[in-house]
Amino acid sequence: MSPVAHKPLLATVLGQRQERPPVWIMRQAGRYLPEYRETRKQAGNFLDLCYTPELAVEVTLQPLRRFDLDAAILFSDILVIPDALGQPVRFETGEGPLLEPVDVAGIDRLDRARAADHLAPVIETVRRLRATLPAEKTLIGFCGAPWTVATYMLNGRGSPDQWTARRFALEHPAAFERLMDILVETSVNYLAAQLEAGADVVQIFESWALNLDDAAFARQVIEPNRRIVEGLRRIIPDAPVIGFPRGAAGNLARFAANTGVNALGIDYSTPLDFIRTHLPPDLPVQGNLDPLRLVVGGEAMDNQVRAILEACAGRPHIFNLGHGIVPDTPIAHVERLIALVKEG
Ligand code: 1CP
Repeated sequence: MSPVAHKPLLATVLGQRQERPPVWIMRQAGRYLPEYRETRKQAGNFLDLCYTPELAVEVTLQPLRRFDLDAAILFSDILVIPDALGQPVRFETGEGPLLEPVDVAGIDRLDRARAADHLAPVIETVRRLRATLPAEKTLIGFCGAPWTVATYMLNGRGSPDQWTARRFALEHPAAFERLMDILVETSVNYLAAQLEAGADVVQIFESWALNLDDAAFARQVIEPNRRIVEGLRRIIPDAPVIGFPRGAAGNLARFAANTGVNALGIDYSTPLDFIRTHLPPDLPVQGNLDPLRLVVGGEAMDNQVRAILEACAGRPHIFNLGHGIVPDTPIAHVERLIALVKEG
């Protein structure tokens, strides 16, 4: 058997439909697991957990010890990139990420030369994971897409409408393009290093692909994602990439057609019928259960899981949530979900 045949999830990203869809869970390591909360206490702050290979390997593997998942996803965060560029990121309990926002002058102070050294512990985590994981498990590396990362860099924290960054992109077009250039280049090098260290596939998280008009979507979402895929394939010609433009809605097909990603992550607000009618039948898709259905369980979950399986049955499909798992998810519901996907 070829190496691809050993890894159902990687094979699906590469376009080979499986009898039962492989499955992983977005943000599968994390606060809904008691063993994660335990390890997190040992680490001190959250980024120390990301930068300590021994602990990052441990939390990456925790969900695979409990559940029959087809992939491990590197434990890190999309905001290690600004941190690596010299814009320190901190996580206060219950607050999410906090950064000192960058302005035009701050963008010019970002230091791309220090990024690779700063991120070396994350690459070491990938190397150790590859050495530990069984051959049939796909190892997923990742980064945030430049626009999504920029929304945090420019606003200093998450925001429901990305107002600060959207306004900055319009008012300071040249500085905004410099920021995109820095993030594209740093992300290409970071993803290439992850693949070289043993990741099988990489996912680009574009969590804030919403609230953008036609021209802004082209400039802020499609173009930087396209440039990352292109840049990555200049280093690793067949690099397998999953794109995840959350909230892209009517722009989803355009994103798939113009960025060069192998597979498309679908958020839970995308109608199943849209997948059938608007996306090429051979395009691998990943998704798209509402994480809230996993919290509630029962029929609210089972019926929609079956509907998703049926809607995607004819194409390469990776089962996943349509956004990240939330902390109060019961573990028994995760077990049930995986049994349902694997056995019907
Ligand atoms: O308190 C804690 O323990 C920190 C919680 C936490 C965790 C477990 C954060 C803070 N990040 C992570 C890990 C993480 N983040 C992973 C690897 C874990 C896994 O999947 O198993 C991944 C892939 C991410 C990706 C990530 N971070 C995204 C993209 C996916 C998405 O949810 O849209 C985003 C937007 C972030 C930023 C971030 N980091 C952490 C939080 C709470 C947030 C979201 C902030 C916001 O809502 O704006």
